[in-house]
Amino acid sequence: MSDFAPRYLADYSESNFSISTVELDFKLDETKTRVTNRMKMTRKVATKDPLVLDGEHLTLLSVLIDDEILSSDDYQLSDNSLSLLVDKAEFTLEIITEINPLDNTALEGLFKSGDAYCTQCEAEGFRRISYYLDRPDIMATFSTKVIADKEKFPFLLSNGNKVAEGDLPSGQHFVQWHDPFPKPCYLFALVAGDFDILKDNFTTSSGRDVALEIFVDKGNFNKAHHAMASLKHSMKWDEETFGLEYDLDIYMIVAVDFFNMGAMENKGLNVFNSKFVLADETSATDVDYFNVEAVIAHEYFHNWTGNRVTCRDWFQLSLKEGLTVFRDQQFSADMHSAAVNRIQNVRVLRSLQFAEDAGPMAHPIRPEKVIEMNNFYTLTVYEKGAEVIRMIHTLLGADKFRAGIDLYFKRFDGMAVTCDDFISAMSDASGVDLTQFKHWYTQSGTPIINVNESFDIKTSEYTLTLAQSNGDNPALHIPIGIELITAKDEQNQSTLLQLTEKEQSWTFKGFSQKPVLALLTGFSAPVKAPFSQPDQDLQIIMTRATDEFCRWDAGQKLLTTYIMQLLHNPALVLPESLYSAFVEILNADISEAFKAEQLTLPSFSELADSIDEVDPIALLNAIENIQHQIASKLAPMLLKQYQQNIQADYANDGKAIGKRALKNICLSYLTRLNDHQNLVTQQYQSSNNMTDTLATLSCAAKSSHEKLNEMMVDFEGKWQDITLVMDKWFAIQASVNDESIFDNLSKLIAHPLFSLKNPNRARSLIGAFVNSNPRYFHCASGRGYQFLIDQLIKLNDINPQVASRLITPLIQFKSFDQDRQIMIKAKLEQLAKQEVLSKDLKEKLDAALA
Ligand code: B3K
Ligand code: ZN
Repeated sequence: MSDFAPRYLADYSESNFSISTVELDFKLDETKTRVTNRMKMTRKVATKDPLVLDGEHLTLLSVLIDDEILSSDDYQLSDNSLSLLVDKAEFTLEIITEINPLDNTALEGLFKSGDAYCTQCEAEGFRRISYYLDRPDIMATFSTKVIADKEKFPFLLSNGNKVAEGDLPSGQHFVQWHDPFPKPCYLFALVAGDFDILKDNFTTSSGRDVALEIFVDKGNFNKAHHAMASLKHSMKWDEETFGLEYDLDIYMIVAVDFFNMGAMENKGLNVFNSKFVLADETSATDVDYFNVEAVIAHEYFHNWTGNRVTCRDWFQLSLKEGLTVFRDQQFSADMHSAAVNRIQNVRVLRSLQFAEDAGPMAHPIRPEKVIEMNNFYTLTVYEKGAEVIRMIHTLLGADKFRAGIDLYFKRFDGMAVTCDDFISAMSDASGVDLTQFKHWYTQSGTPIINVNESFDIKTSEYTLTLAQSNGDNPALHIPIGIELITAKDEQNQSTLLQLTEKEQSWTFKGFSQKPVLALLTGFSAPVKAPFSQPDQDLQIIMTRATDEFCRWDAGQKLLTTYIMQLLHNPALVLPESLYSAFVEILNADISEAFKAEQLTLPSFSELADSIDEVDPIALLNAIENIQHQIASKLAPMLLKQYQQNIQADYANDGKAIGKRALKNICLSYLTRLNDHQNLVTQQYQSSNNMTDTLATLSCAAKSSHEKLNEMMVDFEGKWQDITLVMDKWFAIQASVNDESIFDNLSKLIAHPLFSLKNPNRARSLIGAFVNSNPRYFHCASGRGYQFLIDQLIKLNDINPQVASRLITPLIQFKSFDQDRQIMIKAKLEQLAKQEVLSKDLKEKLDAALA
């Protein structure tokens, strides 16, 4: 099969072979690591088909069957496979390969992160370690022996429990691990290095003692406490919420600086991007703290949803990812404000997932066709996948959902299963028919809900008609929460509607006047509902809906209406009603965190998604226009709020975090005005935490503040040795809203601390430019696009996964105006002409240019 040939869900078939045990032996060396892989295999079906093992970037040294060496005539080798004919039913296959971790800049398989060795095998990285049946439905018991220099690599880690260790000649030592739980090879992990270790322990509800160990680079010990606390909270929460306990004697987390994504849930040995482990008040923002907790929880929850029950094939990825994202969202909601969390989840969905679902790589949460699996770790599979699980939760209710989860584990523990298996457990345990609901797994695109209302004053009946559409797709089963807000002395009516037809009507009685509709309470479904409501209705929802999501959403709708008007008429003067809505928010008796969310405008990408062929610069002008008008009109009030929320001492409880968020959103409005620029420098100088410091730098970068450069130099001087903070410095530099940006980008690329080989660093510069500097990324000259293309050409060779993520806004070019479409398309064609193009980029380019 050609490397670029698509694979289809419909073509799934079981392997003819199974593997019961795997014994791995690693002799670590930077350029010549030797891997011995001994597998006990069984031929399940009596055919003559050859055994075809996956393998890439491997140097094969020898192959043995039942300890007999094969000659090279006995097998066939290609760039990505090893095939051999075996006529035995049961046999031991031993394969010795050599690999080069130092050369591995793709960071898949075994690679080096600084001085340490580590692995990343999901989705198909194990094939870069040894020849194997690299697919998730092949589950085996792994034993791993690691040999390395004792002084340089005192810690040699792998999955499961440590079973032996000892010294070897020439300063070498070994450690041997055994994982009793059969697993697919994507959950295999190995780490070797020298670390500081934060140790703790946890007693499970059934009384088992679990050792907890977090490995960080030397000197970072004090930055691991928040991660440890988060881990313990997650363990307790999963016991209390889902009755799920941890199952091994030890749980290890290793933080590394070179990592393609957030973290990886390898059994008993999570490997994390250090960004999601390390945190202390001086170097981490409130958002960093939140993310550390959420990612620690997410990976921990995978131990059940992902590891104990795994995916039959990669098309089923959302089985573990959608469910685990839903679980981590519920956890975060329980640990913090549920409403604020929900709002933040919806922002991500609306600004990024909706665009993905409208772009050339749109796919159902269970894709049907894949070329490069790494391209499918998407917002759709993760975030929309979590929304689909949330809808099941809504339709079943918490108790029946829990019964469904219990049945899922009872039926499928230790197995590799499908999304259909999950749904069958949910519907069998609850008695709820989910047949129609399953269309959510096969349709791509964001469904649109059209709304029609009528009110009969004579009968006091209110009729709501909802129509759903998503291309030619069959009707979905959509839970739609509504709240009807009536006259002040009447109680609001809340109910959950189940939209199952293309069009459906419901009638409600007993209103003295037409009620105001708050639609999609809690954002009950991942849909768009372009339903316009008069300003005064939106203000009623903002102040009188009991559903907090709808209160916030009505405010966003109000703001969006005026941004859209400013887009076509920049001279428009905003009405008093908009200001009074803002004043009401500022004076309301609600948490500061919620106020901050209400004052935050919909993002550039969210707004762009709702406009056909948007001119990005016109949209930015409209956004800046509304910010400026709000700031000018409400300056005294914003300043008062700003001052009231200054905290002398640093704390990071919910209240303190909310106050900082509110203060800093006020700052961002105020710095739109010339006469409040001094607030930025004052706050920069007096700040005692990273959230406040970064807020000043980001305001200064947006407003081309005259002291920006001075502050950036000062910041660099203070933080040059702290990698994660320097990522923030690069990101701010890339977001500077000024003509000088292109010269600066060249200087930043040449900065001694910049390297495309480090994914965090590459993303902090290139990703921040692309996503946080829309004015220059989309500038009419095309220089912004060319900058990205130039970096992608380099990244295509270095790290295809990182390149493939950064290309996203370009492949979605059809959402921009004609001039930009032409310009971007030409740039993509230029990239497509590269002689050697990774599968990752090629799949996306072909889809975009088709
Ligand atoms: N399962 C991993 C993601 C692997 C990505 C491979 N390209 C982390 C997570 O979702 O928890
Ligand atoms: Zn995950």
